[in-house]
Amino acid sequence: MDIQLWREILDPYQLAVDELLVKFNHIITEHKNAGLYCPIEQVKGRVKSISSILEKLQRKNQNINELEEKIEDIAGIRILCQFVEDIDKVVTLIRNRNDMEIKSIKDYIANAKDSGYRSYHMIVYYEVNTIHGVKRLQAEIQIRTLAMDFWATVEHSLQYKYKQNIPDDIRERLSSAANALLVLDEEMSSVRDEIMDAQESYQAKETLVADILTNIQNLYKVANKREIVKIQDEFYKVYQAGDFDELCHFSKQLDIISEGYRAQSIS
Ligand code: 0O2
Repeated sequence: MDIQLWREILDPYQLAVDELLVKFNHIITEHKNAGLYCPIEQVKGRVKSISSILEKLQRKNQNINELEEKIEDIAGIRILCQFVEDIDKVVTLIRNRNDMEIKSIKDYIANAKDSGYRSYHMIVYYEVNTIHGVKRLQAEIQIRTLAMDFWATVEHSLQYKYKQNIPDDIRERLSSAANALLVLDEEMSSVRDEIMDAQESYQAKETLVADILTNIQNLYKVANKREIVKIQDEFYKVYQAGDFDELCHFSKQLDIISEGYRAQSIS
C-alpha cells in the first residue's frame, strides 16, 4: 500500500484520538471546577504505528484490505485511575455518553491474563467529521490503575525485546511483581475514602483561593488603593490561619463588596 493511502486511512483515527483526548481531559476539568474527586487521573492516546499494524495483521493472519475492521485499536486511548474502584466509575461515564457506542468489552481485571496483565478494555464506535464526510470508526479504550499501567508498560518493553520468548525467570519475576501490584491496589483501595477526602478538600481550597484572587484583581479597577490594601491584608491573615470556613466567609464578604461596586458602576 502506498504511503499516501496510509495517511488517508490513519488521518481520521488521529482526529478521533485528538477529540477523545479533549473530551476525557474535559471530564477532569469539570470535576476540578466542581471541587469533586475525578475518577480519571490521566488520559493518553495514540494512533497505532504502521509497523505495529502490519505486525498485528501478520500475527492474526488477516488481510490488509480488512485492516480497519480487523484491527480494532488503530485509535487507542488509555485512561489511568488512582484506584480500582474508579475504573467502574469511568466505565459508567462512558456508557452514559451518546457520542460513542460500545462494541465489545474485555475485562482483564476480573480475568487477568496468565502473564499477570490487568486492564479493562472497551472497543467503541466513534464518529468523526472529515472533509470526505462522516466516518464511523473503532477505537480501543484501555482503563487501568497507575499500578497496572506501570506493570504493563514494563512488560510491554520486555515483549518488544524478547518478542514472544520472554525467558522463564523474567516471566516469573513479572508474575510476582503483578501479584505485588495487586496487593498494592487493594491496600490503596482501603484508604481510598481518606485520600479522596484529602484531594477534594485540597481542590476546593485551590478553587476558592483562585476565585478570591480574581475578585481582588478585579477590584483594582474600581476600588481605591487603601481599601484594596486592607482587603489584601485581611486575605493573607485568613489564608495563613488555614481555616477553610473562614476562607469561605471571607470570599462571601468579598463577593458582597464586588457586587456593591458593580451596582455603583451601573447606576
Ligand atoms: P500494542 O503495541 O500495545 O498496540 P485478541 O484478543 O488476541 O484477538 P488483541 O487485539 O490483541 O486481540 O486484544 P487484547 O488482548 O485485548 O490486546 C489489546 C491490547 O492490549 C494490546 O495491543 C496491548 O496494548 C494490550 N495488551 C494485551 N495483552 C497484554 C499483555 O499481556 N501485556 C501488555 N503489556 N499489554 C497487553 P497490541 O496491539 O497487542 O499491542
